[in-house]
Amino acid sequence: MILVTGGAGFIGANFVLDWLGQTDEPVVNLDALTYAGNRENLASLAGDARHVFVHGDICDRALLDRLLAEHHPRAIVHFAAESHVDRSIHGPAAFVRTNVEGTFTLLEAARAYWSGLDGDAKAMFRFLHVSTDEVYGSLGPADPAFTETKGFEPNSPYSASKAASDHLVRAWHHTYGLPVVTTNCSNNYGPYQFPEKLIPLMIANALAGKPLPVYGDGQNVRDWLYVGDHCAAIREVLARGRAGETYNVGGWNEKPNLDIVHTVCTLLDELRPDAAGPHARLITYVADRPGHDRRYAIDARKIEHELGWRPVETFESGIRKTIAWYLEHQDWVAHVQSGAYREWVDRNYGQR
Ligand code: NAD
Ligand code: TDX
Repeated sequence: MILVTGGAGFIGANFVLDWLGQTDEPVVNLDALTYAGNRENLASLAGDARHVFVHGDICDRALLDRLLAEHHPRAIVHFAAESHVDRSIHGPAAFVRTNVEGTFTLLEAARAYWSGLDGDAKAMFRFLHVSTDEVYGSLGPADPAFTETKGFEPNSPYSASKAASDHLVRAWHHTYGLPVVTTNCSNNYGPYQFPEKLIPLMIANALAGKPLPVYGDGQNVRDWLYVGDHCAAIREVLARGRAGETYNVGGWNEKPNLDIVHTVCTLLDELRPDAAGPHARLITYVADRPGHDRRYAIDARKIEHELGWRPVETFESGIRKTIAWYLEHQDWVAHVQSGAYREWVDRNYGQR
């Protein structure tokens, strides 16, 4: 049994589906079902006794203690977070609460539980903290990619809150001996990603004939990794990662945002030739994100050499799969874009 937090969100849901496709080891999935959490993502697991869904908050210590005592997991895989940089600029409080206080609460519950284990169960226990490359800050065009020893220079409320959580996880290992591992991953894309993030927003807007908002000059660079490859990396780190270590996870796939948007448009031109003109006509330059990091790049040599993990998808294969998934799941997009999400977008951006 493993305990997953945030397993109704984008990466967490992909991980749970992937995990239960690979093994029969059950999963307890704790998720607060914020705007970003969606039980529809897990619909294919309905009636599957290997998946126990718990609607709850990682800040709820009593609930965490109860779940750990009841299910006795051998590991915790911690995805739950507020994850969107733009939202963190508009409302940082939720990021400090979930990402910092929530991770702290989970660490304390894990420490109490782990202290009560003995023998192999204690030695083999793992707290796997899923984090981001954004904690390392922004790179210039000629700077080397982030290694695990790069100092933290977070620039957004989101990345600052994730950096704080990474520091707490590190300290719980050094001070209390909790067997933690941290992964710092680059930008993910793939099925079930909420259409507030660049790639699914561009796909959803292009299909709806709406403007494709490119921030600033569109030349900010991100390193893109297909979500299935990230899930495989997490499985490897959980199985064989050394306690107390961090592992950078990335696709060696740096691209400026404008290239990404053009790729999405070109593929949609091919797959939806009936649209009114090329999709790139919808590209609209808008005001830049405040404090917008210019470039991220991950040096993934440690996980490759130590654990033998490598991404399977190229960007070309991964983006095709992703667009095909969104074309087949337009009901999912319409559903998640309604309700609380719609109200927030209208309030902060006007009609988009
Ligand atoms: P997401 O926003 O899609 O999902 C987050 C999930 O956490 C949701 O299901 C939400 O309901 C849940 N959640 C939020 N607050 C909670 C709380 N207080 N208690 C319990 N559950 C709560 O995020 P994602 O993109 O899937 O990211 C997952 C993790 O991976 C995050 O920790 C993020 O920082 C990290 N990460 C994401 C990326 C990326 O490109 N998306 C890259 C690197 C690292
Ligand atoms: O409408 C947009 N227009 C645009 O130009 C949006 C939503 C984004 N952008 C730009 C901003 C970024 O340079 O595209 C790039 C990617 O933006 P996001 O999808 O918001 O991702 P990013 O800010 O890079 O952060 C993501 O990767 C690291 C995730 O949201 C984080 O959770 C993860 O840690």
